[in-house]
Amino acid sequence: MSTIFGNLCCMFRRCLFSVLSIGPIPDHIAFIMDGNRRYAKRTQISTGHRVGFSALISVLRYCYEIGVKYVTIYAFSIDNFKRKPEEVQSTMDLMKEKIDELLEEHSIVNKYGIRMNFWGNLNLLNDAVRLSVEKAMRNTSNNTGPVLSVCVAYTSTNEIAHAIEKSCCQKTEMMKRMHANGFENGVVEKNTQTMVTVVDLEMHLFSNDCPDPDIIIRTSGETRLSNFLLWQSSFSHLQNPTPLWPEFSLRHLVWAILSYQRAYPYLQNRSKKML
Ligand SMILES: *[C@@H]1O[C@H](CO)[C@@H](O)[C@H](O)[C@H]1NC(C)=O
Ligand SMILES: *[C@@H]1O[C@H](CO)[C@@H](O)[C@H](O)[C@H]1NC(C)=O
Ligand SMILES: CC(=O)N[C@H]1CO[C@H](CO)[C@@H](O)[C@@H]1O
Repeated sequence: MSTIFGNLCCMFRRCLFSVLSIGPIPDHIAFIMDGNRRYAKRTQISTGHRVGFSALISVLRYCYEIGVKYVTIYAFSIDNFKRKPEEVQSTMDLMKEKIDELLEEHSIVNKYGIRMNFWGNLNLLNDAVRLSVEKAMRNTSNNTGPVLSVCVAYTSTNEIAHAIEKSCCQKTEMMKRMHANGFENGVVEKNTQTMVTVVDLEMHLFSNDCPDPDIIIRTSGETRLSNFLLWQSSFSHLQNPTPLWPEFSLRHLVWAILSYQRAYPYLQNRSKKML
């Protein structure tokens, strides 16, 4: 009985997605998974993050079925380290458990051949989580399916500062080389850009091999970006559906994509004008 129902749901989803795909399908959707703690309080369960993780797996499946190639999630902000130590610890433990689960044979990662990235200051993670994170990136680095980028110990301002630092180091190295080779002989390479440019910075952002998000969805009705992808979101279609993250479901995702499709001609015009 349950498999019949499951098959019906699956068929229904396929029909729905084929209707959606008449319009433009976003390449990249980013999620701020807000509301896990409020959900836990409201439903009196001990951990909202665990339910939040199942919601994430469903959302990932829908996204990949629709044909979205990049999904980015805000899992843990640098500011979240200021929460109670027990809470930080239990979130970290859960994160490690779930990352390890994602690497198992039957997981969604293997099913879709997902390549996993982790964006953030990974040095802030404890050793156990960092090792899992590194293993996940290494183990999925040859996968050619969709890309899942998980922001942990992340803030956008930290990402930008990190990119500036990298760019400056690179320029300094370049200047040193120029002094060593060229200057004495009066030879300076033509077109050498010694100042840090936007292109340099973008090359050193964590998102360097990823298009900017077409849609950013923040659940629980909040309207702030909270230091998430500030550089990458200039032309993103922002959505703030009211359900808490564990309640975010297929229809909310479909609604967000329809809304993006309605705004698409305008978004296209805007981003073209700015280039
Ligand atoms: C990925 O490919 C490289 C080069 O072909 C190889 O050395 C490495 O072992 C592969 N990694 C995994 C996890 O399969
Ligand atoms: C897009 O730009 C063109 C030319 O600038 C304009 O005619 C058209 O109305 C614009 N479309 C939208 C949806 O803004
Ligand atoms: C620990 C782990 O997930 N190892 C996997 C890494 O990837 C190879 C194949 O790419 C699997 O065989 C391992 O099980």
